Amino acid sequence: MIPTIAVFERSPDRGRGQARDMRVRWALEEVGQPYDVRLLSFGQMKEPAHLALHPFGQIPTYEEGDLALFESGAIVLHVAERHAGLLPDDANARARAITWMFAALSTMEPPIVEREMAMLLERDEPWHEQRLHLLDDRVRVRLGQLSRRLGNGEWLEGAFSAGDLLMVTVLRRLSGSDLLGEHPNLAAYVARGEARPAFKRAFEAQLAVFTGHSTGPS
Ligand code: GTB
Repeated sequence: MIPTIAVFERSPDRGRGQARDMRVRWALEEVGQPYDVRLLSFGQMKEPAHLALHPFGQIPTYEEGDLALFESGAIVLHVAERHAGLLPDDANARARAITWMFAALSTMEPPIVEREMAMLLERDEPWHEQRLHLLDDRVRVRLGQLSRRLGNGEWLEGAFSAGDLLMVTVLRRLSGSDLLGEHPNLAAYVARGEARPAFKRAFEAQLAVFTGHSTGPS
């Protein structure tokens, strides 16, 4: 059965792959699962039909037969559990890869998103610069810790996993800042993720929604 994901009809990032459907598309591409896409306007996201799928009126959602999911992390985990390629077979290694999925979403992403929101919404406030320093430093703490753990490794736990997939999508949100560049191993880690053919296919597909150019079935 071909799943359907709901995505922005017109992403505010103009197709730079920052919206959270990117991680779901990338996971589906990694495991070779074709998918359909339903495009939603901001208005449609708040209508009852979509709220029945997503209580918070957001994207992405994932529908597959009787199953409807929301939360990008839960969707990526579902895809990774149903297909080979994104989680190791060994039970302990699998648990560690899932730990990195949570680390990406609940330890790394919150300070990065808080900084992003400050850049978007608080630029004109008289205290913006002062607060930005504070938010930068919070992000720096986490990047330093992650950088030390990654060291010279290619991926976080041996082979590429759903943990790396989510971590790379989270770190990419820093692309407009210099923070990632302070850790060449993390910048190289993100570049390795972006160089994966599945990432490129996912990126092109979400960009095509913005530019209006179809890239054909995924
Ligand atoms: N925890 C949820 C998940 O992981 O799925 C969060 C989902 C979420 O925040 N969805 C956003 C959304 O639907 C889109 S991705 N927002 C509309 C709303 O809440 O009304 C967040 C996002 C949006 C745009 C950019 N950008 O333009 O750079 C980046 C990230």
